[in-house]
Amino acid sequence: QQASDQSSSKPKKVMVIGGDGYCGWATALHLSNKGYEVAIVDNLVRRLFDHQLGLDSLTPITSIQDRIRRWKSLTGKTIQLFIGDICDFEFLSEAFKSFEPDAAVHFGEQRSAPYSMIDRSRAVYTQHNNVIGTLNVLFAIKEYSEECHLVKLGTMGEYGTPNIDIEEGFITITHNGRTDTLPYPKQASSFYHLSKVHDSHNIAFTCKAWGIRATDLNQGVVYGLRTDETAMHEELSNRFDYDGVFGTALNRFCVQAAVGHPLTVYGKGGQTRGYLDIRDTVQCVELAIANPAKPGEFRVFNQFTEQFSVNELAKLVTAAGAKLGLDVQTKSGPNPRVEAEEHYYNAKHTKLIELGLVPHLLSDSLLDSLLNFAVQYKDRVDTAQIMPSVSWKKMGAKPRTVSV
Ligand code: NAD
Ligand code: USQ
Repeated sequence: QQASDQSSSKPKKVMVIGGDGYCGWATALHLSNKGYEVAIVDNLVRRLFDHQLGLDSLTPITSIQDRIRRWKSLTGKTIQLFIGDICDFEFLSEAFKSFEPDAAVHFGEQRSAPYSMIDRSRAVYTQHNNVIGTLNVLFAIKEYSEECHLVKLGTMGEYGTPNIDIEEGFITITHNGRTDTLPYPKQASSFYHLSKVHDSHNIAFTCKAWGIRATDLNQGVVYGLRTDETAMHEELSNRFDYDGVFGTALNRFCVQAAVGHPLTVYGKGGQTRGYLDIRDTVQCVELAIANPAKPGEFRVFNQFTEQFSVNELAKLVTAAGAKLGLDVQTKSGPNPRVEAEEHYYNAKHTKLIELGLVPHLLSDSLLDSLLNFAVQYKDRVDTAQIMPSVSWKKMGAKPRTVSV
């Protein structure tokens, strides 16, 4: 589906909050390419976290201004830019009044579980930034763009790892002879994941109370680097985190394999999660926008394509590495997190497929190309950033410096 499919002949306007980040940048370009009118809202705080913790993306990334200029010069398409903090309601109001979005895709949160578990101030920052930012977006929609569809990035981590199948948002329960369909129980396992639970509750409430239309995308762990658009020029390149704070499982393992670092499986390695290719992130968001929720409707989609345990990922990367002549070792270490390491996991994920998602499943060729990127940029890897440095049990109120 494209913008031109919509009943209105004018291109749909999409505000991409967090559009300078990993998922947001790829999505902003994808939507712009598909004919949507796009505005990015971002306060660039993610770049600041990197400076503060002494981290850097594996891939060099240019400034947001250069990224947008390069996109314009390559495609003739304009992306508007609003630099500011969505926790500042005055700023957000001006952005809404000026752009008048038909849809707001909200990626703009502190998204690292380890970051939220560094110390008290990072835990408080994460919940304040995420919960208040989302509340402000809800108020901005109510005040200035009542018809605007909120597409909010949630997380599969809201559900935790229950010993029953995970449904898409809601579960029908019969209790003492009566039956109801209720929000699926939430058992998040970091202050970050909990912030998403709080967001979901606030969004569900405002759909009911004010008639907001919203889609909560409970996304799994994203992997991959390139999308059609970010591959068009090196100045459009996306960020790729491999460090112990912002790097996620499969992306980290590819970089570890490239530099000869043993794969960091935490604990027993049976931790199973839903995963998806970043090319599917952009596809899913486009599908949600093209098929909006109805006024007052709170929809939940589980946004992932395949489930893997950490041990399975380590095996896949070891085999893909061997084909490229890399001798990949795995070293299981103590788990810095508090989480189940052997558990049942079966999560439904049919709603996006029903809307037309054609998944890019994890393939040998994708693993090859990810490993090749990692090898290409391996001189940029700071190996001191690879081991996990944040402990769920040891965190405390005292401010902590993380980098070594
Ligand atoms: P990211 O850190 O790369 O990008 C987030 C962006 O939001 C950054 O550019 C940051 O500067 C911006 N931002 C944060 N707080 C803001 C604020 N108050 N005002 C304005 N801008 C703000 O993260 P990502 O990996 O692109 O994740 C995007 C979203 O998707 C997050 O909500 C995350 O929870 C969710 N998600 C990510 C993954 C993943 O594997 N990366 C998986 C599931 C869900
Ligand atoms: N893990 C390892 N070794 C590593 C890194 C991670 O064993 O080197 C394990 C973790 O202990 C965990 C699993 O792999 O059990 C996933 O960890 P992760 O760091 O890849 O992902 P997570 O912390 O859950 O967070 C990421 C994103 C977050 C998003 C979430 C989706 O950073 O924004 O919400 O994935 S989900 O996992 O479905 O909740």
